[in-house]
Amino acid sequence: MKTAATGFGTQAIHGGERHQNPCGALNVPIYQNATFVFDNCHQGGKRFAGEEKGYIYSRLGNPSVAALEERVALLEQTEAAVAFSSGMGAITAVIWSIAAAGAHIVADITLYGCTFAFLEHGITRYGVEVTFVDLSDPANLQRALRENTALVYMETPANPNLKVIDIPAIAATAHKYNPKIMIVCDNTFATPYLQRPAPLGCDVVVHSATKYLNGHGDVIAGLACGKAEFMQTVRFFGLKDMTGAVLGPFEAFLILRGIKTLEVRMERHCDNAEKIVEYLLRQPKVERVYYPGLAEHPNHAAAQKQMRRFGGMLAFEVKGGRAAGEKLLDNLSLCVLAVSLGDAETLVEHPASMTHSTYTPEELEASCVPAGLVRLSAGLENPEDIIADLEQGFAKI
Ligand code: LCS
Repeated sequence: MKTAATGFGTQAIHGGERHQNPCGALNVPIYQNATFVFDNCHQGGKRFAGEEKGYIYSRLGNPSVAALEERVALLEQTEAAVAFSSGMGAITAVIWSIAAAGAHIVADITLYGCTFAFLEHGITRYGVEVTFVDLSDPANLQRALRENTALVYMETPANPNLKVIDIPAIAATAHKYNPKIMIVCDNTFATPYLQRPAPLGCDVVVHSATKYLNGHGDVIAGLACGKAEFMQTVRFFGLKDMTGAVLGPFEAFLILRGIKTLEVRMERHCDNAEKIVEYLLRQPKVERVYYPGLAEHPNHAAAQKQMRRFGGMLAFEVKGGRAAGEKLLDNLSLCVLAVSLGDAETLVEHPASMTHSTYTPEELEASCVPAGLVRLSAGLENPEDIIADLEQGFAKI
């Protein structure tokens, strides 16, 4: 079924071709195979030379994984996608594929901790320079661009403080300076249901599919989406040669299964986040709430322009700082104290000591991540139960 004209939920269930499925099974089968059989040497040679379609070896392609790639490309409205065994696999393969020694990268200052670590301490070991700026103001990008800038990297909404970056403004600023600059956007927090960075001007969209795309806390995976030609480079250089971070067919099956319910899950995540935010705004022990849907959020206007709704992630500071925040987290019972996000369970964590412990205290301050910030991933439970758990936790502070 070709589904370009249908709604998001329909595409998430039916999108792409059913050609991976010779027996007519409803779901794409799990092709649990490392290698694929050639009819003869001539055919094997042609496949390696790229002169004949067909599978060779699962590091280069696998039918179950290909079905996932096709579905996510459709949802992100890009020509192609490549799947990886983690979000970090996707991010590093994309960056290796763009930046070589002598190149310059401009990255936003607020990023998931391991993405920051790769850009700050990883790729910089190989002759690539990285400038971190606050991309919520495009004037900061304008000042940071250089003749050798190859890539602009951002997350929006950003992990963990939900900062929002105006995607069309950033893409326009960079592409006006040099149309060859690749704009890479991590769309993990929003998912393609809430936001599509490619039609807004980005060249590459990356995901930790570990989160909402899979949605059930049982897989680590990543995806990169973009133009078919560049995705070929990402597959045959970034993935095949540089990282080897190949997704397994069983994980691909689970993510395809999760994506079928992405729209209904995201609606419920958003409903629950909004109700939790309303509660936190009323809770006298809360100092500040971070949620892009709030009119007082500094980037609310940009969020309104580019997002369908404002997502299931939120953050807050408790009066009394880090000690009070930790006291709250230690006393929750329904809300689970764990990193990761986008699962059925409401997950809470302390970024400064957990997901963002790769930043120094000074770097966290520069990234507008307060030492006491608490991050919450609104789950799919009944909202009154989540709020009752928070209420009993606040009572213990
Ligand atoms: N991008 C974002 C925005 C993320 O939040 C994460 C992981 C990654 C990329 C990396 O993906 P992975 O390799 O883990 O699939 N974020 C995590 C977090 O906030 N808690 O635990 C992991």
